[in-house]
Amino acid sequence: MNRLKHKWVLITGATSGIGRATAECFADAGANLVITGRREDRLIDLKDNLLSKFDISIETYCFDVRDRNACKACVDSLKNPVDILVNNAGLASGLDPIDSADFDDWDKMIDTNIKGLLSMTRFVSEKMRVRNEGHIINIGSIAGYESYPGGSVYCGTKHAVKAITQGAKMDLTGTNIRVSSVSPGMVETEFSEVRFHGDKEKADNVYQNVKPLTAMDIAEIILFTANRPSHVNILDTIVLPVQQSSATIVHRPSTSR
Ligand code: NDP
Ligand code: 8X3
Repeated sequence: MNRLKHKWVLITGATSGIGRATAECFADAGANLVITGRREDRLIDLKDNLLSKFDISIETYCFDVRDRNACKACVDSLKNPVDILVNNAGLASGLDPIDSADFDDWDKMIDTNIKGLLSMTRFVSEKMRVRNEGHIINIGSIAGYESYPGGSVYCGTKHAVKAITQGAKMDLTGTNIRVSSVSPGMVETEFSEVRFHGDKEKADNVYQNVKPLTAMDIAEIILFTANRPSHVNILDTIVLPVQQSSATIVHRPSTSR
């Protein structure tokens, strides 16, 4: 059963990877979209592409989730209430040890993955509470359950997403607002290229001899989470490629791809 037709879904970080695939999935289900990200050309391309295929409405907002005023301006200027907020925008920056990592990398991750997600949640949930309906879906990670060398701060931000999801669910007890997360393992997107500051070779190595998840694998689970009956709240779903068994255990036979 499709419960998403005509719903308004705001997706942060829709210019690439999981966010873009999520926009495609929800558009296919007949939902209207608010797609956001910092790369305006990609937002416009995605909007044009989806409007050529689906009879839906799409609004684009180009902003950085680290800019709290821009988050507020976006939410305040929406013409339609947000039924589903997908807090997807995020990144890993660097894979350096705690004693030599770059402070700018840390700030980027903390300000985007934690504070950006919080700003969007704060502004949207305030309006959801007035309407007594809505669904917030945060993109967590296996890194929210485990840490790994060089990942202390990225993993810290994803542990925070898990804590924020749990706490928000508690804060909204007694309302009809649902709070969920989806926590993937290895997904092949622009994630590793961003983590390694554009070093494509290092990024490609992450996916060597393994069949990672695709962005669409995760988008389908986000869609499933959103499409449950209104009394069903999935709190989190951890999703790994079959060859991955923890953040650090990945089986890589030489002929997998
Ligand atoms: P991509 O790099 O492909 O996409 C990241 C998206 O986030 C882009 O659309 C980017 O848009 C947006 N974004 C990043 N920083 C900002 C910012 N400051 N303001 C607004 N938008 C921003 O990576 P993924 O699709 O893989 O990542 C999506 C989410 O999934 C992230 O939260 C990531 O932590 C999480 N994740 C990824 C996994 C993986 O293995 N790929 C596994 C587990 C979780 P733009 O640059 O246009 O602003
Ligand atoms: C992204 C997955 O394992 O690189 O959240 O941290 S991992």
